[in-house]
Amino acid sequence: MEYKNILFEAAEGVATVTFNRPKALNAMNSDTMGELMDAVNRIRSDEAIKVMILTGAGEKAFVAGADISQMVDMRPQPALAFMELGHETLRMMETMPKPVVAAINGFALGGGTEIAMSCDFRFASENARFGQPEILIGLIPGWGGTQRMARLIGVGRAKELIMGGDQIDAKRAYEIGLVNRVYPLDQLMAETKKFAAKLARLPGFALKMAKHAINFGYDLSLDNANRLEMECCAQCFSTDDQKEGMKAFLEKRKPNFKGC
Ligand code: DAK
Repeated sequence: MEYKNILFEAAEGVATVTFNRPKALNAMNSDTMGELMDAVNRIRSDEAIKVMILTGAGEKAFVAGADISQMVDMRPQPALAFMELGHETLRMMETMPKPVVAAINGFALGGGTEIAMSCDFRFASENARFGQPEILIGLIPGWGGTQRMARLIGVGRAKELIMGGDQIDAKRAYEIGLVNRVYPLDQLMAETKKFAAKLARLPGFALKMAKHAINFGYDLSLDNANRLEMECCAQCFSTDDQKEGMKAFLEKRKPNFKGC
C-alpha cells in the first residue's frame, strides 16, 4: 500500500510510524486509519521488526482527534463504519505480539488519546496535552476511550475527563498514570528510540507472552488470569532465548539472545 498520510521507516528492528498531516494537527480521518491498519499488519508479519514506535509529525500534535471535518455531516451508519475501522485497527495494534511505544509530541485529544491508550507505553513531551473533549462537540469517545481510560486511570478520573471534557497537561497525565514518562520535546524521540532499541534486544517471545498475559488476563478472574500466566510462562521454556538467558546468568556473562 502506498502511504499518503503516514510515514513508515524501519531500521535495526524498530519501525516508526508517523502521522503526517501536521497542517490539520494530524487529525485522524478514515484514510489515515486505513494506512495505520496496513502498517500494523506489516509490522506484525515482518520478523525483522521487533518494536513499533507511533508518533506525529511536527512539534504541535500527536493526533488532535478524529477528523471533525469528516464527521460533521455523518449519519449513524457511516459513523459506525468509521468507528469499526478504528476499533479494529487499535485492537490489532494493542494485541499484536510486539511492543508499541507512543511518542506523544503535542496534542493528543479525543481519538489521539484513544490511539495512545492502545499502545503499550506512552512517552510524552512536556508540551503534550491530553483529553477526551468529544462531549464539547456533542459526542462521546468512539474508539474505545470510555473503556480503556477507565481501565488505565480508574472510573472516577475517566468520568472527569470524558464527561467534563477538560484537557490535562503532560505532568498531570504522568501523575494519574496516563503516561509512563515525560521528556522535553527535543529529547522525546531520542529517549523513545533508546527504549525501543532496548526492547528490540530483549527475548521477543517472552515479550510477546508478557503482553499477552497482561492484555488477556486483565479482565479474567484472578484464578483464570493466573492460569493464563502459568501457561504463558511455561511456553517461554520452549525457547532458546530462555536457555541462553539462564545459562548466561549462571556463567556470569551477557546473554546473546537470538529471538527464538
Ligand atoms: N479535526 C479536523 N481538523 C482539526 C482537528 C480535528 N480534530 N483539530 C485541529 N484541526 C485543524 C484545524 O481545523 C485547523 O485547520 P485550518 O483551519 O488551518 O484549515 C488546523 O488543524 C490547526 O488547528 P487550530 O488552528 O485550531 O490550532 P490551535 O493551535 O489554535 O488549536 C487545538 C489547537 C488542538 C486546541 C484545536 O485545533 C482543537 O481544539 N482541535 C479539536 C480538538 C478536538 O475536539 N478533538 C477531538 C475531536 S473528536 C467516532 C470516532 C472517534 C471519535 C468519536 C466518534 N466515530 C467514528 C463516530 C473521536 C472523536 C474525536 O476525536
